[in-house]
Amino acid sequence: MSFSDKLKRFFGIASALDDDFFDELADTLVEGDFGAELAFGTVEELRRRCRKENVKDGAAARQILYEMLGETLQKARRGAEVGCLSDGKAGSPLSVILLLGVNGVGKTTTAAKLAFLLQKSGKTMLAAADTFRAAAIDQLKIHGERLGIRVVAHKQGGDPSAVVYDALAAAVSGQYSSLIADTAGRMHTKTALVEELRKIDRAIQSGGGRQKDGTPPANPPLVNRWLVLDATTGSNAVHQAETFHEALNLDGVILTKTDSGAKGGVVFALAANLRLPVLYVCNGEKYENISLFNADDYVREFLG
Ligand SMILES: Nc1nc2c(ncn2[C@@H]2O[C@H](COP(=O)(O)OP(=O)(O)OP(=O)(O)O)[C@@H](O)[C@H]2O)c(=O)[nH]1
Ligand SMILES: [Mg+2]
Repeated sequence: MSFSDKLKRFFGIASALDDDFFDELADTLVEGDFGAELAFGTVEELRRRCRKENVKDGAAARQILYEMLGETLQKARRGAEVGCLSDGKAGSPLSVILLLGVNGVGKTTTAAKLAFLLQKSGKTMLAAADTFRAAAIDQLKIHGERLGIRVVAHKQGGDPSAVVYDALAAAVSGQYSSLIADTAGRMHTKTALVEELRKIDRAIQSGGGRQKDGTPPANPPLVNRWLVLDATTGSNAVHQAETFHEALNLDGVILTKTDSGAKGGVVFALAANLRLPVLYVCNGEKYENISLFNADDYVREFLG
C-alpha cells in the first residue's frame, strides 16, 4: 500500500476525532517524512481548527488538513512560479541554473532533463562544472550529444568556476536563453565542496558573462541556485537542504526519484522549515520524466 493510500484509508475509517485519531495522524505524518516538529505542530493546529469549526468526521478533517497543507506550501512561494527563468524572447536576460546537491541524487540526469525542457523555449547550454570525476564530464557530454545541446567542458581536475565562467561568456555572446551547470556532489571534504561551489557562484556574480575585452553584458544573467534532492532519502533531505541553503542561499529545490517509493512529506518540511519551494519533480530516468511542481495537485495526491 502506498503512503497516500494509507492516509486515505486512515481518514476513511476514522469513526471519531478523538485523541487516538490525532495521535495516530501525527505518527503517520512523521512516518511520511514530515519531521516530528512539523507533524506535531500540524496536528495540533488541525485539532484546534476541528474543534473551532465543530468538525466531527474524518472526511471533514481531511478537507481542513488539505487547506492547511496548501497554506504551508504557499509560505514557500516567492512570486515567480519557477524562480528566475528568462522567457527566452530576444533581448531577455540569460537564465543561469546552478544544480547543487550531494552525490547520487540525480544532478547530472536532471541537468539533461532541464536542458531537454528549456530548449523548447530558447537556446540552452550545459556546463560540466563537476570536474571531480572524468566520468561526470563524459556523462554530460553524452546527454548533450543525444539532445543536440552544446556542452562546455574542461578537463578532469580543472577549476569548475573557470568552466562556468567560460560557459557564461559563450552563452551571452551566443544569445542563449539558459545555461545549466552541473556541479560536483562530492569532494575530499565538505568544506572543500562548499568553497568550490561558492567560488562558482562568485564567478557568475563577478564575471556575469563578461566578454573577453571586459565588456559586461547588457542584461546581467538571472541566477538560480537549485538544490537537487532525492525524495527517497526522507527527512535527511531537509538536513541536506539546510547545509546548502546556509552556504549558498538557495532559490528552490528539484525533487528526484519520486517514482521510487518516496512518501512525499519532505516537500512540506522544506516549505515550513526553510521556506524553500519545490520547483520541479522528476519521476523516472527518461528526459521527459520531469514536470513543474503543482502545489494543489501535490497536496491532493499526498492526502490520497
Ligand atoms: N528512478 C529514478 N532514477 C533517477 C531519477 N533521477 C536520476 N535517477 C538515477 O539516479 C542515478 C544517479 O543520477 P546522477 O544524475 O548520475 O546523479 P548525480 O547527482 O549527478 O551523481 P554524482 O555526479 O555522482 O554526484 C542514476 O542511475 C540516474 O539514472 C529519477 O527521477 N527517478
Ligand atoms: Mg553527476
